[in-house]
Amino acid sequence: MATIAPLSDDEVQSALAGLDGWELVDAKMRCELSFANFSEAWGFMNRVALLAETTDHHPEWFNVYNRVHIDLTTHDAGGISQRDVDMATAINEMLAG
Ligand code: HBI
Repeated sequence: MATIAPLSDDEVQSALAGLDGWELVDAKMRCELSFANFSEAWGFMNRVALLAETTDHHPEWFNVYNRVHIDLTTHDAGGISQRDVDMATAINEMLAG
């Protein structure tokens, strides 16, 4: 995959301003979600996993029962990149149904 540059702090802030539910935590884009139950949470994670495989961009995440926390950063860039913004946008679209 081609080299990708990290976004500047201003670019990250401006991207986050347009992304409902995402915030900057520990230099990563974080979203904390809860679903009706584990099955709904797992179904969502499956959809994100397929997106991750298609785009070759993978989330760091944590799940307990109905809760899913997602952290996005680009390891290849050493920080947040456009790939994280694109994934967060796609996740928000998924959640919007
Ligand atoms: N996922 N979040 C994230 N960041 C990466 O840099 C990354 C990835 N998935 C696959 C990937 N890079 C590949 O380019 C290899 O570096 C594994």
